[in-house]
Amino acid sequence: MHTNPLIISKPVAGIADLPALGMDATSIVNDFRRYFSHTLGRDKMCLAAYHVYTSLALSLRDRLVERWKNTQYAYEELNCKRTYYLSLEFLMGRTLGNAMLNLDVDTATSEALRNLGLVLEEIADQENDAGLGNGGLGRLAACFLDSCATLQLPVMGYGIRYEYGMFRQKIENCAQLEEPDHWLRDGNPWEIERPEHTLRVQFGGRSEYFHDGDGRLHVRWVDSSDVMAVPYDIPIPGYRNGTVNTLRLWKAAATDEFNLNEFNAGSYTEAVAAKNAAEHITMVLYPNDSSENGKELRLRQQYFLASASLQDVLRNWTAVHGGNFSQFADKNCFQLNDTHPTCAVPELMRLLMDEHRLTWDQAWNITRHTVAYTNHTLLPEALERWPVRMFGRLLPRLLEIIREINARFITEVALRWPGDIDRQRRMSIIEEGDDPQIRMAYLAVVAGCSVNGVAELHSQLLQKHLFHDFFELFPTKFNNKTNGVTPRRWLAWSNPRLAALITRTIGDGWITALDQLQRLAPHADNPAFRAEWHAIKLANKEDLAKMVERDCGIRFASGALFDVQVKRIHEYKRQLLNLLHVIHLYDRIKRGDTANWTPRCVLIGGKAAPGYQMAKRIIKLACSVARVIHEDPATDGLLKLAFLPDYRVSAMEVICAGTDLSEQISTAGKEASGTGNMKFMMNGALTIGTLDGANIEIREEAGADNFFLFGLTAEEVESQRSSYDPDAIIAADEDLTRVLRLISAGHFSLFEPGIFEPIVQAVSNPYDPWMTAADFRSYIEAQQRVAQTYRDRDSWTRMSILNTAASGKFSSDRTILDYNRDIWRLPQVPAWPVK
Ligand code: 26W
Repeated sequence: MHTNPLIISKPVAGIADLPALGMDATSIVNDFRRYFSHTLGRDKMCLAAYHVYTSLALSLRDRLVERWKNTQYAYEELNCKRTYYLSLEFLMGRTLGNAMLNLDVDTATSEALRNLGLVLEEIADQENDAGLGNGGLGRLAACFLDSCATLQLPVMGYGIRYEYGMFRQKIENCAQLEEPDHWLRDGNPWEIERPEHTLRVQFGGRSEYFHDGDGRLHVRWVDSSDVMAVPYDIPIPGYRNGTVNTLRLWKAAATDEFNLNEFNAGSYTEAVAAKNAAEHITMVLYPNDSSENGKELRLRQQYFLASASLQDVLRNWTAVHGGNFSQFADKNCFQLNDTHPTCAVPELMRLLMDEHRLTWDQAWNITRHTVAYTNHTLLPEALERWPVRMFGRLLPRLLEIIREINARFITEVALRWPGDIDRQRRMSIIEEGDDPQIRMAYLAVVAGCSVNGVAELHSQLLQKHLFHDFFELFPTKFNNKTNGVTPRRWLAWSNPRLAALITRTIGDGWITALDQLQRLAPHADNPAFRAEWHAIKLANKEDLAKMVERDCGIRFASGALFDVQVKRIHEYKRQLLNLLHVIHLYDRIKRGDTANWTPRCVLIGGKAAPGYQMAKRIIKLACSVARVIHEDPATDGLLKLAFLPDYRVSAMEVICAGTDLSEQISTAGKEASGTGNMKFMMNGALTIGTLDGANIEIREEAGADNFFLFGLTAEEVESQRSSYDPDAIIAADEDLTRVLRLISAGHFSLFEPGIFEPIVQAVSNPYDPWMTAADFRSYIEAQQRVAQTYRDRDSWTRMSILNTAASGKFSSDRTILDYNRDIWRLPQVPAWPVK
């Protein structure tokens, strides 16, 4: 056993014994002053807002740390099973408000600060979003951590501490510009670096086979170039329950070896450059939410996360159990957030066999009982494959293990379906061909004890199509876990006005038992309650309008219908269909067809992957249409469109509270679940949507009368594809013809003629995968029903209340309880009390 020079071997009595910190506003603000004045060394003349924020964050972090330790002591004492959520993305957003809310110090602290002449909202605005994710998958991981802590489950997140998160989006001349997001520049008060727990991760090199004293054959990985993994821990507080769980993020650092080797060989600069290459691994988040195939650095990131996290878990295991792994599978579960961390499968095998001397069968038994896989997409371009050659160069030992897993698996397939060579080829983890590829999803399905989709429809489609062969072989592995979002951030924190009304009406139990919102339903028929509900929505819309005016220079009138679509820009999500509707409304205004008009303000926001040309063109169209409408006085008081730059978690906190209509209009069968749809519903927005992803379950819960449905079903999409004739649809639809003609004629691109032609072509292409023209008429009609309903304030408000009341299912607490019941089986563990 090595001794770690960074760790003092004996406990030092009393070194960390301190009296409990006060949770009253005075104690917190006193600490805040000490951090500001002494730790950060500022004074009353030197009031950089960021230091004010940092001081408050550090004061709150102290309170979190007390509870953090007591949570970990409780877990250690019980020695219970734990789950590790492995994810390349954790889209945490801001932490300050969430910490105050969950510690129950928000109101008091806000007041005490005001007495100092400081405004909490302004301080909170200093915090950079932790944008360590692309979209739904990363934000889901963040909501799950909140729910696990709130439910007091021993779950830890493992991820990467990217130096640069999701790029910042600027709009210039109607086009997206990407700027680096150096979110750590001014420091991150929420993280604690733990260099004493640094681990080594190997790359390259080769396998060496040797026999031990007993004649047993073993493998070691030699001649590798290594990188150090340094952990940074972030506290994850539960809601007012004393529990604080951990998110551990790894940063890559160079080994010390370069000092000895290259430096002594005289190539000092090359040595320092090599140090740089090591640190590049965690430099930047890949900003692509669908395809990132073949990028070696991305594979390095994935293996780096998997290896560091598993070594960390195994180190803690052997510290308690030594080399005895008989209980390991009963005490540990690794949940893979999509295939991105699937290197964990062969890496766990390698560590158990090569480092801990287990046999293949012992290691395989542990692996297939501890790994579980969640799929988040059906889009073929998003399914990860790695070229065997690259994989073998970078991770030679892992490739050997994957080949062995595959050989044994194909034998199993052959036994089940004798002679069915085509099936063996179809199901092989390694896709043969000129350039053989590893199919990471198949590896995850073969090794995993559970495979789940993220909404009922999505899970069904996985069994029917993508994993059909595997479903026949392993029917019991497959299950559904419909997504959810945390009601702490997405209602209690982001919509304090509505939260207060709800609590006045039904008590505050809903915050941790969201089904209780159902008790609001009877109040939907109470005119006084409706009036309050409406007034709150109006105030939230004013807040949103302020943000839109600040960031887009466009004034939204709060009496209009606020119609919002915010999410990544992708063809399948059909922001284009939304724009076709907006242009249709504009066309009606220009024709004078404005009788019984419902004023409408449309907001679109989202980032396009930097290399996704069509998505960028859609942004350009959105901004161009917005400008034409803005500059045309004929639209005054009737129609506005704004494209909000840099859509991110903290923007959604304002947006979801102030939205009337939530656009969930993907081509049926393409959106795995959606989670923005749930945030909007909780905040009383009505949904216009297709029968896709979780929309189906949202409509089931809200009732068909309280949902604006349109479009083909997933089945219809597939059955109509072969005979799809968009030109015939366009010719038969005068409105659609006019809309496309306006675009083609250059009405929105006077100075860049022809730039939107590819968009028009895409709509009239018979192979358009998203079948936009097919759903146009049905969408326009649904929008007319929306407009008409909105004109009747009472019935709109009633539907709004009923939507919030029916949103209980979409709490991530429910989702996590489902994961725990069916997959993890963890006990609830109360934290030790802070004395
Ligand atoms: C290869 C890189 C990569 C990165 C991200 C491939 C695929 C992805 C995912 C498709 C990203 C994602 O965010 N998926 C979304 O996951 C959400 C949470 O389950 C769902 O609600 C969304 O429907 C799904 O698109």
